[in-house]
Amino acid sequence: MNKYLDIAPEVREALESNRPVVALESTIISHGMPYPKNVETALAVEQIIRDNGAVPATIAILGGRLKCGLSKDEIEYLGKKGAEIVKTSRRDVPVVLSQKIDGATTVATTMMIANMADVKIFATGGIGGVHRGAETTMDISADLEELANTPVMVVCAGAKAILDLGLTLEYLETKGVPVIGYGTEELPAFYTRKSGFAVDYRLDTPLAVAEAFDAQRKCGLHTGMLVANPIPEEFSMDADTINRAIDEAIAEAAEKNISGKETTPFLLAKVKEITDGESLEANIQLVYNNAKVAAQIACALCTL
Ligand code: PSU
Ligand code: MN
Repeated sequence: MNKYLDIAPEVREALESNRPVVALESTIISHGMPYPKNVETALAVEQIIRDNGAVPATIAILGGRLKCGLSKDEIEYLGKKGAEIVKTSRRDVPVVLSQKIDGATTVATTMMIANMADVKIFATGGIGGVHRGAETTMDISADLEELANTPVMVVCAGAKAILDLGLTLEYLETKGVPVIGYGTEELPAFYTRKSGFAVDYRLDTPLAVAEAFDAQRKCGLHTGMLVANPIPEEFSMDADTINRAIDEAIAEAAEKNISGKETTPFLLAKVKEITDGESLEANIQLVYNNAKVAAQIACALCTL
């Protein structure tokens, strides 16, 4: 057992009795949405996971402890502090621990901590990936390396077009990470159901996805798996509107010389601002949908 890791009692009991658990990240709370919507959403997501038969485990670093499973008060605390909390990807972990401070975990760090606790399924909104222009900036999210190396399933709504989706898929292919379309042949682009890029495989039921993941683990492959679940039709956005907002946000980031870990939060906030809150509502709804599907997959996995 990792000496820095605290597993919440409810999560530990579920794991010990082979009951389904779904991990959730905290950067989406601190950096992805404004207060108090972020807290309301995080709590509603936990409830959706419970309603679908699994136990939620929101993951963060608090006072230098790796936390797998947060209380309502801890979620409220993270949401209120917002972007004051250190956005913690894998490379940030050592100093956040040694300084005994708080860290909001990205997809990469959430996968890492979930794996330490033996939580196998993780639901979020969108993953980081290869940024547009990465051929000169080399800006490639650590989320992709984590998917390459950590055997956790990430259920997301694809990736935002702030990234180069084609290069992101190429990277995942090189690293041996299966990209599964849940009920779709096309990679969803977060706010929209379509991107123009094909996923590797389409699977249509929670059991089929759980079986693929089970096969991956039992044959000793140590890679993660990406499950791309399209935003429900009724909440999806107009492609032209969102793509225009993304192009504008990327141009402004370049003008302001935004780089490194600031890039993704800057682009997300800009897109939100340009679309005047419409993107926030879509974002919330797709996370709810991913939480539901992840809980169903986690339940199916426990039967195998
Ligand atoms: N993409 C989104 N919403 C998010 C993020 C990405 O659509 O909230 C967050 C996630 O926590 C993800 C992180 O792991 O940004 C990636 O940041 P970076 O590109 O700096 O690795
Ligand atoms: Mn980056």
